[in-house]
Order: sequence, then C-alpha cells, then structure tokens
Amino acid sequence: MVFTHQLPLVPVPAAAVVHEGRMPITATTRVHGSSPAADVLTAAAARRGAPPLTSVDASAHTPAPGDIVLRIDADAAASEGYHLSVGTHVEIIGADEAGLFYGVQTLLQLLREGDEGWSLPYVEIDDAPRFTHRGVMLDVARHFFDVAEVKRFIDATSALKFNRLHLHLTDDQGWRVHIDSWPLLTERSSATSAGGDPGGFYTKDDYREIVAHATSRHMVLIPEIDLPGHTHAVGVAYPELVEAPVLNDALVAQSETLGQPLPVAGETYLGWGVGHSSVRIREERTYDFVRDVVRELAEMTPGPYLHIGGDESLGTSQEDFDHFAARATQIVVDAGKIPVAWHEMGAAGGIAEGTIGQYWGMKVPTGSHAAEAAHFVERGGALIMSAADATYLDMKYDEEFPLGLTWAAVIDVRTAYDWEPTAVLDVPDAAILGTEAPLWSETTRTIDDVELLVFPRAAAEAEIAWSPQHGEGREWSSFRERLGTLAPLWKAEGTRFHPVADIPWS
Ligand code: TNX
Repeated sequence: MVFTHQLPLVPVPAAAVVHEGRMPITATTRVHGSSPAADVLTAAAARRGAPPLTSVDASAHTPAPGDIVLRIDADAAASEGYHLSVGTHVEIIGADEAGLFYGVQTLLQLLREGDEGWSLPYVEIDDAPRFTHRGVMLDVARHFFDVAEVKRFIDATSALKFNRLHLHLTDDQGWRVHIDSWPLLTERSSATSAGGDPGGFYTKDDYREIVAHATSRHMVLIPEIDLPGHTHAVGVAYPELVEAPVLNDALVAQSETLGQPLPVAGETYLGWGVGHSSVRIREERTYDFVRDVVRELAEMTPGPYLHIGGDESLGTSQEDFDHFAARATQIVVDAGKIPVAWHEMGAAGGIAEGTIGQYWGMKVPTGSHAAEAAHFVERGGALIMSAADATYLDMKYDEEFPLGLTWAAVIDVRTAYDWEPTAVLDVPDAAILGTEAPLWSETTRTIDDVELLVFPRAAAEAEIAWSPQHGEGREWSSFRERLGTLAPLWKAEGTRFHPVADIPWS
C-alpha cells in the first residue's frame, strides 16, 4: 500500500488515491494536446533525460496505452486546479490553463527513473490551491539580476506552483526599471548595487519580456516602487525630490560594525542601512513623480496589482507618512491598479479602500504591526502574509551559513514549514489572500547565491500556500521525506539548493 504522503510531491496534493504498480513512459509515449503546458512537459522531461515525448494533435489521434492526454474542462476542479489520473494512459484535466500547467508540474514530480526505466505510479489526484496568492519576492535593487536570471527564478518557483512574482524594483542602492518621463533614474542610479557590486536595470522591453515569461508560467508580476523611504537612489538622479539623509543611531552603529559607508546626499549608496531616506512629502513635484512612475509601470503591467512600498520610513514623521500613504495609494487606484503596501501603511487613516497589506512582522506580532495590518481589512482590503521569522528567504539557515542575515530569525527548513498564515493576526480567515516569501538581496551577489537561500525553503512556503491545512501528508514528518525527492529535479534544471542536513535527499 502506498499512501498519498509517500508520493514524491511538493506541495502535497489536496486528495490522492494511489494504486500498486507503475505505468512505463517510453519512446512511444505521445502527448495529446497543443496547450503551452504540453511544451513545458516535453521540454522538462527532456532535461530530465526521460525518453523523448512527441506531441500530437489531440483531435486527430486517440490515446494509445502509455500516452499522456492534456485537456481543459472548467468543471474538472476549482480555479487553478486539475485532475490527474494514471491508468492505461495518463489524463490531466485542468480547470483552466493554470490548472493544466500545475497538473503537468505534478506529473513531472511523479515521473521517476527506476531499474525498469522511466515510469509513473498509478494514481488519481484531485488538486486545487488553498490560497489564491502564492507569492515569492525577488529584490533586484540591492543586487541586480538580469532578464535570463529572473526567468530562471520564475521557472524554478512556478514549478512549485507559486503564482505571484513580486519584484522589488527600487531601493536606496539602485533604481532598476527605465521610466521615460524621468530618464535620469536609470541613467544615474542603476550602475552600482550593495557593497559596490555592479548594478543594472531593465529597459521597458526587458520588463515586458519578464512579464511575458511570468505569464507563460502563470505568475502574475507585482512591481514594487518603494516609497516614501528607501529612496536614496531617487535623490542621486533628482536631488530636488528627496530630503537630506537622516543619520539615525542604528545606521551609524551598523555602518561602524560592517565598515560600510554612511549615505551621502547625491552620491550612490552602497551600504545596507535602512530608514535614512525620504522623498519630500509636502512638495507637489513629488506627486508628479509618483504619478508618472505609477502610470508608466501600470501601462506595461497586465496584472491587477502595483506595490507602493511603505516600509521602514523611519525618517518621516507619522503625519507626513499618513499624508503620503493616502495620496500614493489613491494614485495607484487612479492608474487602474490595486495598491499593495507593506503593513506600516495601515497606520495611515486614509489609505485608498481595497489596498492590500503585506504583513512582514513576526509569527507572534510585536508592537503596532498587528493593528497596522488589521487596518487594511477594515478598509476593505486583504492581507498577504510574509511573517519574517518564517517566510524570509534571506535569513540564514543556521548561524554558520555564509549568506543571509539574522535580524528576524535563523530559519531552518522546519521553521520555514511550521507556521500557519491564518493564526498570526486577529482577522477573519477570508481576509488572508495568501502568503509571500521574500528574498532580499543585500548578501546575494549572484543568482546562484539567491537560489542557495531560496531552495529548499521556498518548497516549504509553496506547501503552506497550496496544500489544505489539515490534508493528508501536510506535516513535517511527511514533508521532509517528500522534500528530499526534489533533489534530482533541481539538479536536472541546474537549480542550486542548500542540501541541509536531516533531509533525506535522493
Ligand atoms: C527589512 S522587511 C526590509 C528590507 C531589508 C530586509 C532585510 C521589509 C519590508 N524591509 O528593506 O532588505 O529587512 O532582511
């Protein structure tokens, strides 16, 4: 007897029945169906070294034993869900294109090489996500990652059924997307990154290429322009838009410990300090700037969301911050997008109705964080849960790990797995849109560094976001076994991962 939780699947599916025996996949296996998911399947199977799969037109052929049939039927499952059965042949029925894509990802995890060659277990799976928002965030501001690297990140995360890619496009260290109406942003503020490493930026065509690739992998791109703090780079390009740097005690202490430079007005900032910069809140020119940037970004972003930042504006008075939050969220609404903001913006009484909050406090909230987050719900919005001591992919795995930070916690895989998004805040469960795992890039100089921090912990966040809270296998003892089975897939894709101890890697 094989149990659901013994299938080599992450995230664990909502429901599965497993039968004895396996269906071989051979050089005669054909894939019926012309959907983009068919191309994803044949290409990934080839990278794994499985027998070559040929695609055929579903309407012109009847499935032979061993074939794989892909089709869409809105009644097959809930949105983004799928039905997958392996019998004499394989059938994947997606509720929509996304569901078909996720069914294919499940098939690719089930597909294994044994003594008898490549095969699939006999299963019936009915699967659909728990949360609609299953996000990852990549900080391309502290270090820049080019289009090819972001595509690679999209491929590896969408394979775990993540469906939101939040790009943190601007910060003190650099501005990473071209804006026609304010051309100096990229001309003067994109060449460097944290620690003095080279920078870079996306042209509008680059950005559209990322959007198109994300869309093809069913990931909605959420661009973030971080305001009103985290804006030192804005001042390097347009000094008239920003205040003088605020050299707070924490910043001075940090710069001494790390030997990093303090921010100097008009000069590129290379340290990791936060909370020292702000745009000029009471100048109308600032809102011309915000309006132009939001408009140009909204024009090239098909998804419904635009993130306006709002974190750690330590140099801004509460009154000024509230004023800015109200105006900036309304500018996003006027541009036709749903504003998303870090939870601090909830403190502002007047944020636009429906603004979505991103909670980045702890699993057990401290200070005013819970109240600020709850305010988004009172204003008709909802919440994305990024509890820092569980989801932060830039925290170290253990004290000795060479990459990452520790301010929120040291996060081993079990800590990343053992948390419940609806249990953090005192808001109705329905107000929780889902989760997001951020990768801040102060310490990651290359995409390989990024992947070492992201994998395997992103797999834990993927399961939290996708799998039913009380479903079979949704527990650590099962997860650690299933996680180990992802190693050959990551190796075949060239995805770097940290082979943490106490996971049985295969
Ligand atoms: C806090 S969490 C930040 C970022 C840093 C990160 C490092 C949040 C909204 N802001 O500016 O990069 O910590 O872990």
